[in-house]
Amino acid sequence: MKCLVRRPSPRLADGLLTHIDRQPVDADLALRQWQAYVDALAEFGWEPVEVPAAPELPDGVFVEDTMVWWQGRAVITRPGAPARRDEIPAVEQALAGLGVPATRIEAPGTLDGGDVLKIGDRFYAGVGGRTNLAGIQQLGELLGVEVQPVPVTKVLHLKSAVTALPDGTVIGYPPLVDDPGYFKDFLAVPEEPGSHVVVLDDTTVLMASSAPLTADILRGRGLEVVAVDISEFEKLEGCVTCLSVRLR
Ligand code: CIR
Repeated sequence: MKCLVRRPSPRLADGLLTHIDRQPVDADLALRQWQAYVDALAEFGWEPVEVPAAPELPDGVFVEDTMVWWQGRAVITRPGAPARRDEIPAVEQALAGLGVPATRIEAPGTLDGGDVLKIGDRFYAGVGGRTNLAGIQQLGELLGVEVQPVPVTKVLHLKSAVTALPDGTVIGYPPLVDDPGYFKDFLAVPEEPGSHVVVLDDTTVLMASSAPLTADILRGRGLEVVAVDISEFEKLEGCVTCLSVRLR
């Protein structure tokens, strides 16, 4: 199976920030961390497809925000931050190159892929930050699915607050989750980056190495945890989910 990724820009340090203060970013270290992340995906059978690099787009590496994948097709997003909309054309071309049918979110809708959480065939979308209700409605219509809006005010995206384990349990760090009551099975974790997992297969998740306590909790639930250091992306409010889109 394939996954979309996009090489980090040497200008990563200029990326957008909403909830945290700017810190110095080491662009060379970021590139090495990105390569290790991509290698980890590849090791578990996710063949990386690179969207052509865009050195002039500091947030381009956060490719998750540009599309939503569902059952062999894609919805191209209209990012809530206008500064990120130039990331879209190359993603659209990459999908066309793969033969993936794609439709688009149109104005006045806005939607960031980081706000869309799929659990089985249930869709949740964060609203209150980059994504608006018009974008959520369009997503539902384009995919023929029901999408549950979920308030997100404390972090950038819904998937900065919560993600789902392979068994569908939703994990999150309570101080940053607006309302865990939206989710049937919610597991509180003790670290903010512990809220973010990429499901590599039915028994394995990829996480940031900045959440060792959560990694132990997940191992205790019988999961294998692959940990990668993504410190330079965390400084730009990125997490493991936002660096790829798995075309599953
Ligand atoms: C932004 O503010 O758009 C970027 N600096 C970070 C985007 C992270 N994306 C994600 O969590 N899905």
